[in-house]
Amino acid sequence: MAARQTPSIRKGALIGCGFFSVNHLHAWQQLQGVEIVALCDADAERLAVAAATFGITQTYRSAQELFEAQPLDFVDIATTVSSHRALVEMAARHRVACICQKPFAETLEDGAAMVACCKEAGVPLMVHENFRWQAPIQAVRAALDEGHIGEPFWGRVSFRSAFDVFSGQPYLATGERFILQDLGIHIIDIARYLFGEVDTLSASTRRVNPDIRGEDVATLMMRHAHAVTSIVDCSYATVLEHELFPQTLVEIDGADGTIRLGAGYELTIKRRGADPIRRDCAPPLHAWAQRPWHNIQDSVLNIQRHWLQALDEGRDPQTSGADNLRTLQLVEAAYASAARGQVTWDIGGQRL
Ligand code: NAD
Ligand code: 89V
Repeated sequence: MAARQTPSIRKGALIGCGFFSVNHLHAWQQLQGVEIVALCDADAERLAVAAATFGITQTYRSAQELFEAQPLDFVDIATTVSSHRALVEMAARHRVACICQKPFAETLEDGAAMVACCKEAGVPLMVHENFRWQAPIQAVRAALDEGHIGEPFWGRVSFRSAFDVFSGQPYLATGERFILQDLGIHIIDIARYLFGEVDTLSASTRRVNPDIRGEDVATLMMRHAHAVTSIVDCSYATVLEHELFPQTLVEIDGADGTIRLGAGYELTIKRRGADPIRRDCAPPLHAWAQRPWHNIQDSVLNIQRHWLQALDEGRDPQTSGADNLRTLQLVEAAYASAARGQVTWDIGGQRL
């Protein structure tokens, strides 16, 4: 991608003024060199509340009208998944760079079409896959890169909670798919980020909560290209003495030692024969953030900063549409494996 001339202030619009969008809008306000100049939501009340809260005067009920009326450097799509393909394709037709919330697409076919149309239009496309941008996950990646534990051979990325996510996001209770598509997608992406691409996967799922439609527990075993075996486990049915939402815990075993990201954002690095190294990797609590969401909220700021840097440098963002298709493929393979009684799935697309 050729480096573009950097405008002094990048002008963006946000589509989808729902539950999560306030985090995007606060984070954009905190960042330098960017301004959200317009908002769009089909729901007039949500649009009006967001416009008043963030002092944004240009508002649209229709994305088509937004693109026709506003000269934009980028659009930030924070709607739920069923609208993503149409909105990304609309942005591409108007030659507007695009951020799209996760889950990127309802099907791999839709995702591939979205990547293809942005490529053809020559516009950057990033999936808002923010969990890898959480401060504690970045700290784990840094500990791996520092080489304390030698070659990793095993890992576990774990998210277990009984937090009520349904009150803020009621649609999560009604979909045929739940935890893998909504939360597992983040945890699988972290496993890719830490251990590399996946060759084979097997998964099991189940629903424990009788009041929701989809699965709320999922366990995956994956074999990564560099011979790391990983376990990804997710649950919204796990009642703990100390609720951990939204902490992801990580265990990594290497030839020379171990890395553990434990509860309370404490990182421990133990190298054979050496004293353990302990690091506090608690995320900052921004003025606009609230516990326990502050870890996720800080990661929104981090990924949006990364987007601006990628635009400035004319390079692909880490979680480009093309990159995120690989995470989406693992989610699809996990559903397929679980549906067939935990059969092992070759990520080339074949059942083994
Ligand atoms: P929401 O339902 O509360 O809000 C979505 C908004 O988009 C609604 O106000 C709706 O009216 C609007 N909308 C939908 N289609 C539209 C269209 N075509 N044109 C204009 N407006 C449209 O949803 P939410 O909970 O804010 O979630 C939005 C997305 O963010 C989801 O994909 C969800 O998975 C994701 N999410 C991500 C994180 C994260 O940490 N990355 C956290 C929570 C939610
Ligand atoms: O991050 C998300 O996508 C959210 C939650 C953390 C609740 O799963 O939906």
